[in-house]
Amino acid sequence: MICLVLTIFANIFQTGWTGANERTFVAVKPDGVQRRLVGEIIRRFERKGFHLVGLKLVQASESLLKAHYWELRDKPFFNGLIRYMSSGPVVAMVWQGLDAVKTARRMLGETNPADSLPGTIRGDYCLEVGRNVIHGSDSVESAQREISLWFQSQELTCWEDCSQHWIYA
Ligand code: RTP
Ligand code: MG
Repeated sequence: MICLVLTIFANIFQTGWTGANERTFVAVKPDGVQRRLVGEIIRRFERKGFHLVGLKLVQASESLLKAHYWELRDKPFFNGLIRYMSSGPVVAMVWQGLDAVKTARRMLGETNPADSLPGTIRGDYCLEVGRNVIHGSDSVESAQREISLWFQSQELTCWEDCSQHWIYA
């Protein structure tokens, strides 16, 4: 276990996924797609200043979803969560930027929309924890694990972002 944690940390520094290069995995869940929230959610990340590295519409397999939510496997809501996440396509994204993981989680709001402040995505667009429209990685290590679960490395695009000089001093 300690070895795994050390390897993940080593990878994060080796790949340079720190500082302005920090990456997070964000997914619009099936309810968000059905409710036509994809454009609004992408708009918020773009306007914040984050850099889009990967984007695709996916009907996730049960095995992918079980691996994604592996830490929650003993929770009573686990099977319902897998059914919810399999109920339609999700929009999987990788966003990059300074403090991407922490800032994305703040933009999402709390797990339970009832506890989420207005102005956050969950605070503005949903009511129940079982239909909370969006996922965001909860740590840099989770982000790296989730990005490699959902994306092949060739699906992540490096491109020159001409707005960067206006976003970073
Ligand atoms: P996520 O992983 O989807 O971004 O959500 P999160 O970190 O805010 O919350 P987490 O504890 O990882 O839970 C994952 C998802 O499981 C569903 N959930 N249902 N019925 C319940 O009490 C319950 N608790 C969690 C939610 O869809 C939550 O986002
Ligand atoms: Mg989570």
